Amino acid sequence: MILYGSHRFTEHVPPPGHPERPERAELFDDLAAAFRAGGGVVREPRPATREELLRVHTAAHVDRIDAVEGRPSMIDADTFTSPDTVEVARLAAGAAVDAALEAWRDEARTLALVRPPGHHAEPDRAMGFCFFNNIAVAAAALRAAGAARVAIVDIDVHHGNGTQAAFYEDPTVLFVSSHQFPYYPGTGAEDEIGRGAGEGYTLNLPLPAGTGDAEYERVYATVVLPALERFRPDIVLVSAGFDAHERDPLGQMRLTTGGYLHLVTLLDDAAARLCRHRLALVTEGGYDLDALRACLEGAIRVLD
Ligand code: Q9C
Ligand code: ZN
Repeated sequence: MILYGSHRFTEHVPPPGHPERPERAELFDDLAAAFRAGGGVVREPRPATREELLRVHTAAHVDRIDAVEGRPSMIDADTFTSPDTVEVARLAAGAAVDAALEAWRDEARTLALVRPPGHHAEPDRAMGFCFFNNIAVAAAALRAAGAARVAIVDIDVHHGNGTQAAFYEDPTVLFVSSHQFPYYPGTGAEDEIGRGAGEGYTLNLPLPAGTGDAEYERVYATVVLPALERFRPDIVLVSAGFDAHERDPLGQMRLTTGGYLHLVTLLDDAAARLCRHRLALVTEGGYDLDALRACLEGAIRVLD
């Protein structure tokens, strides 16, 4: 397994008290250092290019984000920039692209430890702590590199509205999301299934607050895995949010660390069976630092 990480992910600094805080990246640094000390490879990301971002985002969106480079700003009620945010957000998207391309070309498992997260960022809008949609930009890069079918599985507690929007009419990218519902951002009902040629290639699994390990495992075994098998992806990408953990201060779900690792193991097994073990995880949410650390340590063990 190859890790993508950078100390620079500490340099996006939302206002004090914001849950998506720089300490999350300090934790990523600790995990990367331990992985390196054990002989693992940690790659330093490069910024995503404008061309890569434009495969998902509108020029107006990229221009609006570029315009706040170097200064603090408030983009929505939850989404703030500091002077370095824009450059750090480009690095997060670049890390996701390179992790995905590495998994694709070398039939490898990869993990991009990034912030800010991406899955709420829509083609034309930043929201929900997200500026650029890291995993969507990665999926689009894979398609440009020749992957015919890309599956994205979103395990964050929130619906990945931005990722869904990016590929809603696209039958070559399967988007599967399990999430607390009804909940932020409000989308992700079961009847959102894609549109036009993309109908049937968006699969939403809304779950009530309080859902725990047993029900998550049932849904993944009986719905997510069969959907992946039918789709026959060339690669599986995971929007790896750990805010469905029982300790998370935002979500109200009850996944334990063991439950989360069971899901990661199921997805890893599916990638082994379906696409020569091409699997890339890209971090999203996860706001209890101890839970986030335990889940990521465990995920690194599963993928190693
Ligand atoms: N304004 C991620 O986990 N909370 N984003 C909104 C009402 C926003 C979470 C509360 C939560 C965004 C990547
Ligand atoms: Zn989330």
